[in-house]
Amino acid sequence: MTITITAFERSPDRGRGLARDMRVRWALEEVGQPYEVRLLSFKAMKEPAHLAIQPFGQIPTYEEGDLALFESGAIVLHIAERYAGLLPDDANARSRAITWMFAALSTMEPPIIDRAIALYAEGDQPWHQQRLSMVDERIRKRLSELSTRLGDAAWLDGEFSAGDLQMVSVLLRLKGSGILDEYPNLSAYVARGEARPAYKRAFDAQLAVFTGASAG
Ligand SMILES: N[C@@H](CCC(=O)N[C@@H](CS)C(=O)NCC(=O)O)C(=O)O
Repeated sequence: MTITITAFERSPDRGRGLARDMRVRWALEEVGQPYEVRLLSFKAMKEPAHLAIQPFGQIPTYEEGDLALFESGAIVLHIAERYAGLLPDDANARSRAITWMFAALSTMEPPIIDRAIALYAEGDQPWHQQRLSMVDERIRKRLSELSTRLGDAAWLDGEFSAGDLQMVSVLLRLKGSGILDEYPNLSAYVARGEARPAYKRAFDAQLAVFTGASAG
């Protein structure tokens, strides 16, 4: 059955792989499932046809036969449950891997997203620097805790899993901030994720959309 996902026609991150379709592409590459991409303009994302699938008018979405999903976390979990390669066979290990997916999205990501918002939407506010410092401290606290837990392990719980895919994706947003470099084991962890062939294929595919769009 054909899998179709949605992505930005022209990504605001200019192909840096930070838009959330990247997580879905990466998951599909890890499990070896081909997929098609429907590119959407910002206007099309807010129109009824897309809102019927994604009530918040965002990307990504996932369609497979009569199944239509939104929320990248739910999509990656669906892929991981349906196809082999992203979750361990052992039931307890599976649950722990899923726990790491949630930890990435609900414990690590919120302050990291706050930082992005502070930078692109609040730069002209008189309290901008103060807020940024506070957000950065909250991020450092979480990174420090995660760094302690990861230690010198390659991945968060045994083999690479969907939990690592989400965690690396979330941490990648800090690239270029300098903050991640304060935690060498986390920097190495992110680099291990980026070095995976499936990550590279996904990254190249989303970049091709941007460079293709730029050329046109
Ligand atoms: N929690 C959602 C967030 C989706 C999201 O924020 N998508 C962004 C791109 S990464 C988007 O579509 N932004 C455009 C907009 O909100 O208008 C998910 O994980 O799928």
